[in-house]
Amino acid sequence: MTNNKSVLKWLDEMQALLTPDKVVWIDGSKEQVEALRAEACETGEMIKLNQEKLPECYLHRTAVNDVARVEGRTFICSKKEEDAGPTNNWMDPEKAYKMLFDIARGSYKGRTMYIIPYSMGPVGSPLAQIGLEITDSIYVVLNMDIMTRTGKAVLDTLGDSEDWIKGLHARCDIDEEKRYICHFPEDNYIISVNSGYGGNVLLGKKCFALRIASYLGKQNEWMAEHMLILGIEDPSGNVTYVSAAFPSACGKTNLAMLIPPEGYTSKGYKVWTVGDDIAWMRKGEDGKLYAINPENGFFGVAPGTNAKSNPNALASTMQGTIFTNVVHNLDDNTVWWEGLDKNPPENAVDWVGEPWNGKTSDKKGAHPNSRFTAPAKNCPCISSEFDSTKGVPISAIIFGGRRAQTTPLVYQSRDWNNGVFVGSIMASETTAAATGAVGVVRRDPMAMLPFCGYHMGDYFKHWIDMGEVLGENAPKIFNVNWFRLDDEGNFLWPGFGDNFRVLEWIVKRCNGEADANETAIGYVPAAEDINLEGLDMDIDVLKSILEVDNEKWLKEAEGIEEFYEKFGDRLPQELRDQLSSLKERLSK
Ligand code: OXD
Ligand code: MN
Repeated sequence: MTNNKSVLKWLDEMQALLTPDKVVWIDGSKEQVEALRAEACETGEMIKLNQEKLPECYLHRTAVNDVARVEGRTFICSKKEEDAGPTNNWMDPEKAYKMLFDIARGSYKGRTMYIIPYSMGPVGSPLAQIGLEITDSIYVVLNMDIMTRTGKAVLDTLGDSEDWIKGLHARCDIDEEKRYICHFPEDNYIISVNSGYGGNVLLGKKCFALRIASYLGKQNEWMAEHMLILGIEDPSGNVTYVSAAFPSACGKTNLAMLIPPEGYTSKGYKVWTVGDDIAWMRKGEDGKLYAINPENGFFGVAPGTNAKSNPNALASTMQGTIFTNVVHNLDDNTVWWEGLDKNPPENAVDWVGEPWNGKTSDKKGAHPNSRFTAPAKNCPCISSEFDSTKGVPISAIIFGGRRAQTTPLVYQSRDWNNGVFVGSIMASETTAAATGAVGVVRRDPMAMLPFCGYHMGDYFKHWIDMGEVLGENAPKIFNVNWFRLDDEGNFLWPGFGDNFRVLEWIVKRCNGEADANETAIGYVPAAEDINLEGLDMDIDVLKSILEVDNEKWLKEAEGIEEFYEKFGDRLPQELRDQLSSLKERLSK
């Protein structure tokens, strides 16, 4: 498939280490995918679903001890411990290589070594990057085939270049005690052993596209971010692109595929999805910030996805999709999960593989982190720019979290550096505040806490530096909070499609078409500037969730100060200054 010396040398080493019975190159052809699906069904690794209702769809169950990303066993193996920073686990690279190679040695015996050449981003895009993953799992191959661009074309684009990322995945015995997800940013190397779960083993995603790529971006004036990308089309056909970062499970996929309220769609407003999880962004020739989605599919959380919460995501799963750890409905050989509809199957198998009756069982049928891996091209609102090698120009960056109180529905930062501050203090509450009590606040700067491949203080500095690089073309930065609660614990904002009303204000701010009130934390819309037409909402409620309570923010500032202490002298002075001027404004 290739004459690339650096590739062939590594593969020789890997073959000698892993001792597979067979070696198979993934060429990206439909025939090969078909053959692998058939093989996986024969061995029981996958189940072929009802091909009339769900063409080319399959079900897979992971081991019960292997159902989610394992942050505690995820390591950044930089030469110096301080370069991994206080928010990452660190291991000495020499020790890590030895330990991992010892674990993986001989583990492909009796198995096949699959070699997956893949591109993160449209093949040949100047913003794309190439990786090779080797794995002994057909499930991984078939997921990578959906989530990335794979095959021969990728190797042709790579040519003789040594600029690619090594990824070794070995299932071994799925032993939790020996499970490690290790990143060697200085060597462009990822090694994952003893897991078969998506986020740990689809090495193009969190491992490469965020942890390794964030490190690469830092060296080369670009950004790898945990962000969705969407386009907002107005009735005249103008499309404004925004990217948005929310912590896991705060609705990124829902926002990326949002359907605007009827009052907007009837006028011709539309939302187009470019990505739902990751954005790579670089300054373009015209000076603006351009973004691509490096992925080619959606690895979405199934529970809660339904015809109302996200019809576009649901539609995306109707063909060529792999479902993981959901309920298997035996009556019609389809799938089900909690929150899909109110009609759970009675004759079914749950995610652990046991008989399950949705009407009588008191256990959940699907794992809360059960997933669909769906091709992006299935999405009814996929952007026409999805495959663009140039990317889309970003006008606004939106941060957000799940906060019962304190943070208003939306505000705009005062400028770029203040926006970096806003991103750095992002937080979500960990406990559901059902009684109205405020939950425990977990800070998750830029939603990158588990995904930044180097010291987070340096990462903040990189954001500050990108402001310099972009100058007056830098996107405007906003923060949103869809999750304000009243004293009884009810949501005060309807969320979902109605979030478009907030996006409209954001776009207008970017175009200089909307006013705002200056507050201590930034610019907040007047209630009258958010369009409530067609929504049964009291304007006083809207006013209450737009309010900035300086007392509460002073308390918040204490929490930020404490959080910032972690970063020691690697916290950029610019952010320290931001915090002191915020405190000053709040006390005025
Ligand atoms: C994801 C995550 O899987 O952020 O996208 O956890
Ligand atoms: Mn994510």
